[in-house]
Amino acid sequence: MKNPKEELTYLMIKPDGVRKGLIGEIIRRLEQRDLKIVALEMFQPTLEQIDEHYPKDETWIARLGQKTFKTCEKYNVSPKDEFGTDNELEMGKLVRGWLVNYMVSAPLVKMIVQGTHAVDMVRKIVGPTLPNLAEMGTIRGDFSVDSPLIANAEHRAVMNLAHASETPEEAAHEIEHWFGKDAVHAYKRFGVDE
Ligand code: IDP
Ligand code: MG
Repeated sequence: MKNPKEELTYLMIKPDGVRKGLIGEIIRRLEQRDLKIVALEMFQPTLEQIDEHYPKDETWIARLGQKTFKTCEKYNVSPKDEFGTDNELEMGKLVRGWLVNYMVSAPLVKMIVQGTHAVDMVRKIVGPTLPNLAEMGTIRGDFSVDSPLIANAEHRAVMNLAHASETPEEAAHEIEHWFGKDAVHAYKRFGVDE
């Protein structure tokens, strides 16, 4: 087994993160926590690349629909009236479509991040999905006020600045998808690795 201090994760600065000028701030927050950037690039993704990035299995898509229904319930919105469906999978497909369109709306910055518990650490630094609920001190909590109520009403994805892998398995898939094999640049950080 690899040393747990060398765990890898994948982070991508989304269109709103790039357009708000937060590339430097996001990287700074990662480096500040002793995480290492070991691959980095700005690029314009294609629809196909983004479509492959987000899971296509029905469980993941239905979960996305389920979360949208929870928001509808909380704010007394009828999904049938607003979106024409009360089926979780159908709703999930709709949100996934919004998400793909949003992700190709500007260049993105992709990176591989390495360090102790990198997957959990990066998720913690980025914060939970919904900026209106994300704590201050997280990237999503500090720099976005978007909410699913507004996003759903405007039939678009929640804009939350950055994507970060949720599990080591997701990280492995995303690193392979966006960088292929052998993209990691090995180096020792002063004060961290030696
Ligand atoms: P994550 O980005 O925190 O991992 P996921 O549940 O994997 O969140 O959802 C993927 C993306 O889908 C979110 O980052 C957000 O942009 C978008 N999204 C999630 N829930 C909703 C919703 O209820 N309405 C619109 N967009 C959503
Ligand atoms: Mg996710």
